[in-house]
Amino acid sequence: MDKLIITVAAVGAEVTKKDNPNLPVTPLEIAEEAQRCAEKGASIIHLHVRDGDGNPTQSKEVFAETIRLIKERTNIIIQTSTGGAAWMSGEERLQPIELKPEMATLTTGTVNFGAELFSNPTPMVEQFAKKIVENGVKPEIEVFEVGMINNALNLVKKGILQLPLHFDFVMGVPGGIPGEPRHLLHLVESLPAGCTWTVAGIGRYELSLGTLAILLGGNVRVGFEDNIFYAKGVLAQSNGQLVERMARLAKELGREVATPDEARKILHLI
Ligand code: KMH
Ligand code: ZN
Repeated sequence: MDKLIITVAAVGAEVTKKDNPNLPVTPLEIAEEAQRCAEKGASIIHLHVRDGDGNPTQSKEVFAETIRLIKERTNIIIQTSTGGAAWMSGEERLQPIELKPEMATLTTGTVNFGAELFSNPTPMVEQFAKKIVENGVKPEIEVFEVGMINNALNLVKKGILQLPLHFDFVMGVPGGIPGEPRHLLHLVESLPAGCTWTVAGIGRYELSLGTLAILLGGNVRVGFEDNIFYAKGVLAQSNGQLVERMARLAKELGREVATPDEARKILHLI
């Protein structure tokens, strides 16, 4: 079994400091959090950024400044979001790709997202995929429903993307695939051989699905974008605390944790 890749989704677009005062929002706070998480075992940061008021933005400039500060501190793999916030336009969402990050997300379908609609019509997904590939960026396919795997494989058939792909199963979003273990097993069984995967369990599913992924040979995403609690009713003190717990669980279960360079090899980034 490969070593475990832990991704930290440290910021997101929906959570606020009111929800958890420990949420990093400025470029410096995010960079310091990235360093803390890397020290605890994270090898990828899934990156969203915020404007001066703490609201989600896909501004290329804010991404550039945040990435600069992260790279000064750690060699963690930077995976920029192209999802942004549900209300953003496609053009807005695509901006960070021009910075040629090592990785970026690509959601391959539309899903209800709580009370909002996270809109990704097929022509837009194709446009995003082409832009990601043109800039030499490794996509992570964000799967909120099982049909999104097939949509990604259609992009392979069209010659836009290439196998092996790396997937992230986002499970437990109200409106998307539920967070029960049987759904994760079905998603994993639906992948072509050689593909890699991560699971991002939302809320209370973060811990249960993450543990299952460690056992199944998958990878894990934790962080405030998905879950702001350490335990029921107890806010997490930092993203690092959530990373540390997942690394500790992996160790207990006999799975080693990958460094960023080991993750680069597993994901064929180098
Ligand atoms: N904020 C969600 C609407 C991604 O980063 O690629 C979309 C999202 C997915 O977070
Ligand atoms: Zn995201």
